[in-house]
Amino acid sequence: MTINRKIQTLDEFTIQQLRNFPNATGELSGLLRDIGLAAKRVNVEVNKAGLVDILGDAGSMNVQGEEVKKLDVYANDQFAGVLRHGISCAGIASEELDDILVFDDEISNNSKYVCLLDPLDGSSNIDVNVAIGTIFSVLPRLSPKGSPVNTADFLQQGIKQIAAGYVIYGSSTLLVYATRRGVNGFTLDPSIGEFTLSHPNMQCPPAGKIYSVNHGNYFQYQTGIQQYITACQEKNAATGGPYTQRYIGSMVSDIHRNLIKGGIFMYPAIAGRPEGKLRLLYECNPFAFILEIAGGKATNGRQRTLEIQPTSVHDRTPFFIGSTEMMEELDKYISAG
Ligand code: P6P
Repeated sequence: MTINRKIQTLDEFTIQQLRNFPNATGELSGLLRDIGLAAKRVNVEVNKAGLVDILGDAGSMNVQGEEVKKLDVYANDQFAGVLRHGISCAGIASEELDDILVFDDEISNNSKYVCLLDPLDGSSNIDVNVAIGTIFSVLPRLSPKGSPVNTADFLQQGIKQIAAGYVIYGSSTLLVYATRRGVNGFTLDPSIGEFTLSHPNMQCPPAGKIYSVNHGNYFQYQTGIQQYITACQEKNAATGGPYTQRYIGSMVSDIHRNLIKGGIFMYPAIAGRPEGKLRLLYECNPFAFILEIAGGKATNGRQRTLEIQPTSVHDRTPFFIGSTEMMEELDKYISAG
C-alpha cells in the first residue's frame, strides 16, 4: 500500500514545524492540535444546526435526554475542555465568559500559553445557513510558571501573540493559523477526519477590488470613511474597474475571502458605539496578526491594531483590515477627512 505523503495533516504539519526547531517544547504544536480537535467536534454540531427542530431548541432535552445547548455555548465548552485537558494552556478568555477562566491545576499552571477565543463568531447567522467561525489567539503567559495565570496575562498588545487563527464552518471546514513563520490553511477531509494542508503559505494580495462594510451604518461613519467608500464606488463607475462590495455579516468569511482575493474589511465606530462593535483581544488582534504575517495591514483608523494596549478582556475597537494598498488609500481619506 502506498502512503500518499503529498497530503500533510495538521498534526503532521505542526510536528514537522517542531522538527525544524529542535529547541521547541512542542507545547504550541500540542495547543494547535487541541484546537483542531475541538473544531472537529464543533463542526459536527454546526452541520446539524439545521436540524434543531428535530434535535430540540437550546435549553430543551433532545431525544437522548441530553440538554441541548446553544451552539456558541457548546463551542465554548468544547474549546475550554480540550485546552484545559491539554498540556499547553493555563487558561482562556472567551466571548462567552464574563471573566477569564483559570485552569489552576498543576499541569496547567506550568503551561506556557493562554488562549483567547471567540468560540463561534456570527452565530446569529446559523439559522440562515451563513458560514460562521471560531477565532483564536495564543499569548505567552507573563506570570511565573507554577502559579495560576491572572488577567494581566491576557491584557497584552497583539504584537505579543505567538500564534493566531480561525476556523470557517462553511462550504468546507477550513482551519487557518499563523505563526511568525507564515500563514497556512487546512481543509477538513471528512474521509479521514483530519485537517489537511490545502492553503500553504497564504499571502494577502497588496491590491484588491473588494470592499466589505455595512452600508446600513454609512451615515454614522466619520467623513473620511464615507469619502473612501464613495471613492470605491466611483472607481467602479468612473474607471469601469470591478470594485465590488461584499459583506456577509460574518467577519471570519469576509476577512478570509479578502485575504485570498485581496480586499478591505471595515467595521468603523458608529453612533452610540465610539469603540465600534468588534472585540480587540479575540476578534481583531488574531486577524491583525494573521493579515500582517500574510503581508496585509490592520488598524483602528489611527493606530496599528497590534499596538493597542488592552484595558479589559472584552475591549472593543474600530477595525480596518486588508490589502496594504487599499489600507494606505483609506488612511489618506481618514487623515484628510
Ligand atoms: P453588523 C457577527 O455578529 C459579527 O461579530 C462579525 O462576524 C460581523 O462582521 C459583524 O458582527 C456584523 O455586524 O452590525 O454589520 O451586523
